[in-house]
Amino acid sequence: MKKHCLVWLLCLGLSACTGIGQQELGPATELKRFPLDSLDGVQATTGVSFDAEVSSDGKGALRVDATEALTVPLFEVTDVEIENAMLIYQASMQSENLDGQAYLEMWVRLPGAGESFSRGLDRPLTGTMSWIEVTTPFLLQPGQKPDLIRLNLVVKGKGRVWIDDVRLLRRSLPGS
Ligand SMILES: [Ca+2]
Repeated sequence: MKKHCLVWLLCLGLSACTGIGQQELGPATELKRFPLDSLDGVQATTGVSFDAEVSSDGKGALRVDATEALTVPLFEVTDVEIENAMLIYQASMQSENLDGQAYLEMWVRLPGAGESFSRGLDRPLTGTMSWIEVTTPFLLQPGQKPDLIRLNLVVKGKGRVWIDDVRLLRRSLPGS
């Protein structure tokens, strides 16, 4: 757990340490899109439902009714080619009477180096919030080629959360 915290702090400090601002990154390229117009491909088997009435794209969204803190595994990606770039997990989220916080969590597995995570704790949802776009980034150095990317939704508390229009994006680094 200690190691994971350290990795997380490193991720949080990334922009400051590398001097990379969002504006210096190249345009976003879409690697994967999960529109959540059904529960197709969703890893979670409990605690989630498909809400056809409430969504950001008008075609339904995934809803979590949390009675306790939980991590919802959404998608696993193994077939993207990426290195030396910023990997970005993006989604639309909404909350209702959420007593706690909800945010994105991305686990990135690098061959020989194990898994590290990035969490969208800078802008979590809480209480009742209408649809906002949230992201969490992960910096991949040259030669760091993930073979597994896991996209989760973390709900720390009780309440209702919706997530829709999940995307995995690539943004090039300055000078690459
Ligand atoms: Ca949808």
